[in-house]
Amino acid sequence: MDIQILAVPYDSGNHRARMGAGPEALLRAGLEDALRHSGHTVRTKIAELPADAWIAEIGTGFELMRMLSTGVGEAVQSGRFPIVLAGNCNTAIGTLSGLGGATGVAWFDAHADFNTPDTTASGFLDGTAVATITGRCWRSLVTTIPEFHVVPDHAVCLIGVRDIDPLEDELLEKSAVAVVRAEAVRNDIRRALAGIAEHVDQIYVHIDLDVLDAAVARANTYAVGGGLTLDDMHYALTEIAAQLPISGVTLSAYDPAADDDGAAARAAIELLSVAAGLADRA
Ligand SMILES: [Mn+2]
Repeated sequence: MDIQILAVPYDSGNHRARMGAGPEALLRAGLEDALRHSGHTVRTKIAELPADAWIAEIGTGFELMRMLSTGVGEAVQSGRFPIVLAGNCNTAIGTLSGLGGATGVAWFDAHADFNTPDTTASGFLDGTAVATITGRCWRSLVTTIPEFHVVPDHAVCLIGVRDIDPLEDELLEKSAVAVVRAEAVRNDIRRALAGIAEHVDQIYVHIDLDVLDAAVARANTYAVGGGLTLDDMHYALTEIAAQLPISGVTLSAYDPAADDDGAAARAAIELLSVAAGLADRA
């Protein structure tokens, strides 16, 4: 399979800071070679803002989404499978726009990313990603992203979620987004995906690396216990691919500074190799 890697080395608009250092750290750790070793061809593009760009968390975040929508769209047009390496999960808004079509979302994350500007306690734009995708916030800014369209709740599944803010939880409870709790992955994922498959014809796989249990790998400073093992991830990805073709994948929120023993980088490379292999078989 021809793979286009799109690296977005930013965290909250800050170049190579914190989780913004993750994309290039994964490239240095051998991601491209691992994919080539599995028989894929790989090209890599690194998103860069102009050196003198004014950084505003929200504005810069959306600028990166616009770039990604275009970059992912070009990859799809050229028949290449897009793999996005991102500092922040909100890049998914751009990636989904570029993928186009009736695309469902399998969102692996310890967090729900379902805050809106009115519910967030942290002010972290990243935590509004799924709320934005489903049309709950940033309704003017999303219109600046080429090909953006709202994804209906019933086409979205949160997997491995376990760290949810109180107001965010209220929103999620009222929504029709499917939630597969970390401890229930093997019981619940098939049914959740079957529900999504009724409405879409392909699926985007979003992996916030902190979906992994912190004891398995410490992906970032937000990592918490009670998460998925690598075996759980294999199981879940295989179940997803059995029901819908995977049209693109993101590995997000890897902070090399939190990854003392390199386990998170190894896990990220393994998961992307598995996802690419499953996408290739479709
Ligand atoms: Mn996230």
